[in-house]
Parts: sequence; structure tokens; C-alpha cells
Amino acid sequence: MIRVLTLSMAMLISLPAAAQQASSPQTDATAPSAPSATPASPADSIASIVDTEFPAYDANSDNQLDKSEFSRWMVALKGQEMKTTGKTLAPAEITAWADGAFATADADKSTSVSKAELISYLSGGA
Ligand SMILES: [Ca+2]
Repeated sequence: MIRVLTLSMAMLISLPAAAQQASSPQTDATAPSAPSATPASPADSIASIVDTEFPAYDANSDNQLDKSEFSRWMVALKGQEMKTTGKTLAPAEITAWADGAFATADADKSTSVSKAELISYLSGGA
């Protein structure tokens, strides 16, 4: 189950255009909805996946991913992406990429990545 979710997350990352197309924006003209209703969007999908998978990678359950926890997750995502794309990276390249991803995702430089930071990072928010 985790593997399937990881794969869909990798696809969200590697195929942002497709993810955006997948969400059909609902216009309020035909279906007026309450302002508090949560719209379906790629960002929400990422948030939902992160919510589901976060505990599996937050090994010490402190609601923060330290570098090793984060790297394990990113390496898993990269592995799925490589299977999907057929492109492979050397282990050292994956490590270097995960290091860079951690530095980018850790927006407040706390040397750990919170769930919100991870969602923002995976959503492409800078
Ligand atoms: Ca943790």
C-alpha cells in the first residue's frame, strides 16, 4: 500500500503538468459551494499523500523529518521515478540530489523538515 502511494507521489512530482490536468477545476457558476469547502487540486493531493505517508517515514514520531528520515523518503521516491522513467542515477548522484532536496525543503533551516515544509516543497512552492 505504501509502495502504491509512493508511486503516485513520484508521478505527481515528475509529471506536474499531468497532475494539473487531472484536477478538473469546478466553476462556482453551476455548483455554488460553501467557502469552507476544500477544492480538489494537485496541492491537496500532495498534502493528502504526505499526510498518509509521513508517519511511515517519521521514524521517531516527532512530526519532523530529520535528514536521514527525509533522505530515506526522497530516495524511495527517486527509485520509483527511475522505474517510471527508465532513467537511472548512480547512488552518489541520488545522495547528492537528496542532500540538495533537504536543503531546499528545509525552508526555515531548522535542519528538519516539517510536514508543511514537505508539502510546500513537493507542491513546487518556493
Ligand atoms: Ca522525525
